[in-house]
Amino acid sequence: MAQSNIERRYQDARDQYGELGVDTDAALNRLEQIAVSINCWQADDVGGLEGVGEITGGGIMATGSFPGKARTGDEIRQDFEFASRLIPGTHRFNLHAMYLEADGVSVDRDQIEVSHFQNWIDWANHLGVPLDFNPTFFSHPKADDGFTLASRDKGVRDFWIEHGRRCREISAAMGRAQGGTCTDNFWMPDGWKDLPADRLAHRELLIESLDRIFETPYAPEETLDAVESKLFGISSESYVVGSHEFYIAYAMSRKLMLTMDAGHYHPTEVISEKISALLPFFPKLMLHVSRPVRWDSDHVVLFDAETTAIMREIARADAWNRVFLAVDFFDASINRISAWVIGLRASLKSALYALLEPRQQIVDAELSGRLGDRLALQEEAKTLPFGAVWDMYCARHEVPVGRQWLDQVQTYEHEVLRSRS
Ligand code: RNT
Ligand code: ZN
Repeated sequence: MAQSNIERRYQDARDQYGELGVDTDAALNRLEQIAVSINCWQADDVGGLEGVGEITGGGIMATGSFPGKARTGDEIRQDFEFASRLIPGTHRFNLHAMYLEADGVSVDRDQIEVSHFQNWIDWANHLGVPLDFNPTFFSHPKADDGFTLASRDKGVRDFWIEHGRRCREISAAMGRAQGGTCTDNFWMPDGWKDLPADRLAHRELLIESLDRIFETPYAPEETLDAVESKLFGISSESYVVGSHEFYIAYAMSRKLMLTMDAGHYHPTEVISEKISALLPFFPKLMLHVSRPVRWDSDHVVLFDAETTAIMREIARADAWNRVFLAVDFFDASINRISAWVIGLRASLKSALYALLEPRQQIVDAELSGRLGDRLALQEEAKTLPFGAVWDMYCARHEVPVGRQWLDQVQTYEHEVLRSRS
């Protein structure tokens, strides 16, 4: 689309939004400051760089065999740099501990050190992209029976406690290196496929293990810890130790962040509704923006009802600085760069859409008891010329407008991805 066209459409949109009391320029400026943490694990189907190559255990699964998956740290970095040119704004990069680089030497999870992540730290620094971090409690022989920190085996627990402690140290080092906090998100798969005899025992073990991991204090400017709850996984259908209630209580009592993943609840339960329930109690929250299709399937995020509802709740509470946004999806059935670009553009579109809500008028209608007006305004807002504002955002960031980015991905697919065996 010609620049003049984009401008003209934007001016019209600005007027239309203006009639409903919405300042599109202010919304675009606000969007500038919203960073999403982009998951490294979409690049290689959660394979990691330890030589395992695919997820084992943990109850999560990447399906599909689209060619061209990244096989090395360099390939992940190359793919991310390319994808970044198609995503407006400056974002963050979310690394898992299994993406260590130890020069071909095998380093077990209880032995990892900052030096194994130096490539990532240097690269991120060079790009100006802050890192976030996650310990990896799956794809490991010591997680094969489905238990890690809540295992009845003390040796297994100790191993994973050491992993968790080291991850916090690494995360803090990343935070120092980038001059701003590196979040450290703890998710572990622990649970039973079938009916447990003792639900409480494992929960007590998990508390004990986590308390040991979190006993070392770190400055919040360096690292902030989060714990991620879950309802069920493959092989933990009947019971997950770290359920939502467990982690609300745990995170509250230990002053940690709570992570809510959009795919970790009952199918009709949504995290958008939970945000305002937790914000009064938690100074900071983390979200794993994902798209569950009938189960925790980790489909690529879309500009859909729930994603926009999540962003709307943050916008209404003006809590952008209190909610860390991370995406969590892994689809191996489509071009993985497309997955990133679709998911990130959709997340940002959803945020912009939320910022463009004619909030004041809707609130006024509610306060004056005109509930029909409240409903009507929410409906009218849906057909405002949102696309023109989004296109302007892309144009200002010099990333392709509309479907133009696809051509670039196709070229990259032919020139780079197809040559990877
Ligand atoms: C698993 C959790 C977790 C993982 C990543 C890879 O159900 O959602 O966040 O997806 O850590
Ligand atoms: Zn998640």
